[in-house]
Amino acid sequence: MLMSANGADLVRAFVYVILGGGVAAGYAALEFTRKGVSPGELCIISEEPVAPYERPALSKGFLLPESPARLPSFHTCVGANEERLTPKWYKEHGIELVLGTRVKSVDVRRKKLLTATGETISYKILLIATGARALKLEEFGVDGSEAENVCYLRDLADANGLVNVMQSCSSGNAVVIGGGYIGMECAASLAINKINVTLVFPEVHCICLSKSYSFFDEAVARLFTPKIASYYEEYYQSKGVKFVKGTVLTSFEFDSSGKVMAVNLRDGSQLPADLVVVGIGIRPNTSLFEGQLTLEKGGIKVNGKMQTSNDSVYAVGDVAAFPVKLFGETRRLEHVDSARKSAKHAVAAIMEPKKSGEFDYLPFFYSRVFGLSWQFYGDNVGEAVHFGDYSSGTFGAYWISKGHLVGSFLEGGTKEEYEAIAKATSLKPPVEDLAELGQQGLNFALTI
Ligand code: FAD
Ligand code: NAD
Ligand code: ISD
Repeated sequence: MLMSANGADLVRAFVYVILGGGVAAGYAALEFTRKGVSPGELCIISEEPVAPYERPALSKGFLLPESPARLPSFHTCVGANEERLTPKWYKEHGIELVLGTRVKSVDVRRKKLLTATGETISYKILLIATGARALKLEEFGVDGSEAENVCYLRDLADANGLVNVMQSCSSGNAVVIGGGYIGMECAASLAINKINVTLVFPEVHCICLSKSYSFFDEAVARLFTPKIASYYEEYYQSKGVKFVKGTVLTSFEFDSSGKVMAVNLRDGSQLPADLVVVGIGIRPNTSLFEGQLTLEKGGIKVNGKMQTSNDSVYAVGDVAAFPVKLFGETRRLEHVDSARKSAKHAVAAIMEPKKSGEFDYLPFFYSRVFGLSWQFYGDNVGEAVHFGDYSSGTFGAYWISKGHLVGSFLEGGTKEEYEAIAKATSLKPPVEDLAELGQQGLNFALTI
């Protein structure tokens, strides 16, 4: 709805505005309709040109050589077995989708946003769902991100770019920089595309982030123990992926057209490259709110209702630092389940403030690579107790801290087994004998 404020200024006014059009935005929109939002009350503003989609698909189904996933098949909220919210769905529900539009400033005191197209949009309640951006090599002193065969992977445009480069270098050499989630999932997808992959990262094993390479002061401890990591690294090697560990990229070699031809590493070696994929972590998109809202742990601090230091502003997903009840501390989680559930919780708190309690969230992460699939619940602190037969394809680990089970990892489980480790972790049962826990393995969770 348009209203003329002072003759010159045209302001579009909404009751609810979601800033950002990613995973959290899609799940929030569904919840708004379930809680009875009226047509014309809700607007989503997104820099991306498409309606919210399931971002995890970009490093998995989207990169497959046969029948790759393409929109509209993975719009939210299919990832949680909910209905698929296509652009038509938003139209039918009277939700305004302002796409391909970057918000360039927000005035939380005046409750107004200014878009890069010069439009002012006002709100009564703002839901921040701006997610995060990929860290660039330049932030670590390496130039070359602009070369056409150097790829990052955060959004659909990046994924289309990666597919194009991948298709132009079939049977060629790819160097994947970073041994985190993007590095591991992209390395698998590239290998499935019959590309020769070398994965380069500074740590001793994959999915393990050391403090010295963390963008933030505080190290973000990643999940894998050396034993878990060696299972996946050996599996990758059996698929032809090579690992170069304990070193980082220092520079690129370019051809006369500006394409990268090789990657120089700090250990003095050089790797030929037709394609480079970079996954060296993210930075939450908080800059619009610096000096206006309280920040913590690199994100926007919220309370158990996902409400920021300003009563009219809520934050969800990768950008939000929220109290995790189970651990008694504030965390920022960079995983899709947290984006989905924090969004749902914030909308319930906005629409039914009296009925809604504090967000009570059990952290959940997962990944799928090649034919493998794992899930993790809780926290990876304390002592890790491995269980199962690591050669059988079904194995896992529990984490015990201060005498209680606080985290559970399982590869190759059934639906019932994953449900059991989730339930066991949420109960935080006491554990006295670690050796016995290791012997009991999955039975511990199944019989609790
Ligand atoms: P996002 O989904 O990133 O959405 C943020 C949105 O805000 C974007 O649309 C962005 O364009 C928009 N935006 C930002 N700033 C502005 C602005 N100023 N103006 C307008 N719009 C703006 N997690 C898992 O648990 N499992 C997985 O398997 C998994 N796979 C992943 C694979 C990939 C390739 C990636 C990139 C992430 C993956 N994740 C996975 C993480 C998961 O996708 C994120 O945790 C989740 O997307 C966070 O949701 P969000 O809504 O907070 O942010
Ligand atoms: P990450 O934090 O998982 O891993 C970053 C990795 O970059 C580190 O492990 C390290 O190996 C490497 N690194 C850091 N600094 C470096 C440097 N200077 N030079 C070389 N390597 C360096 O981040 P990511 O893999 O980029 O993933 C991005 C985001 O996407 C994260 O939020 C992640 O949680 C999310 N994601 C999640 C999943 C999943 O949960 N299955 C899948 C894909 C992406
Ligand atoms: O990998 C994933 C994932 O977790 C999703 O939510 O892909 C998406 C959808 O399942 C794709 O349809």
